[in-house]
Amino acid sequence: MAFHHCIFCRIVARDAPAYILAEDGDCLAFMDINPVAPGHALIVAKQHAENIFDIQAPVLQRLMGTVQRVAQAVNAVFLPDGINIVQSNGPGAAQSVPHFHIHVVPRWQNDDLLMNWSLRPGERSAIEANAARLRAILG
Ligand code: DGP
Repeated sequence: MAFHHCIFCRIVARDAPAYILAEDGDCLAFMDINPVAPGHALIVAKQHAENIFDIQAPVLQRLMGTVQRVAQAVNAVFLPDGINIVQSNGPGAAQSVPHFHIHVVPRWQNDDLLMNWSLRPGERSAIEANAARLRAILG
């Protein structure tokens, strides 16, 4: 089931633009439009599920393979000091888009990133260029 009011359903349906990195039957990976660091990417389930409680376990398991692949590409391209895999559920956890997604967040020593980071639009041309570098690895 897809929901037209859901921004990630619209990106999956190509009704809204995104810098897409990878796709398979279960999920779509694309750049976060409010990156906390260069290379910040999202992996979303294609089928609408709101959160960790809603998503079907087999879909979640398959999705993690793409999370690993994207994390490897982010690691190879941006050479961060570390990577956080973040997945938020509910307003108390600062989930802002109620469609299941997993963040791949490159980290640098002393970047002082807090768990509840604020959403700030990134520079589109920089996000697009970073997506191209990741796609070159992801194929
Ligand atoms: P969360 O706060 O954990 O629900 O993460 C949602 C992320 O989705 C947030 O980092 C910003 C990002 N985001 C919101 N709207 C869009 C959009 O239209 N396109 C893209 N690429 N990312 C979006």
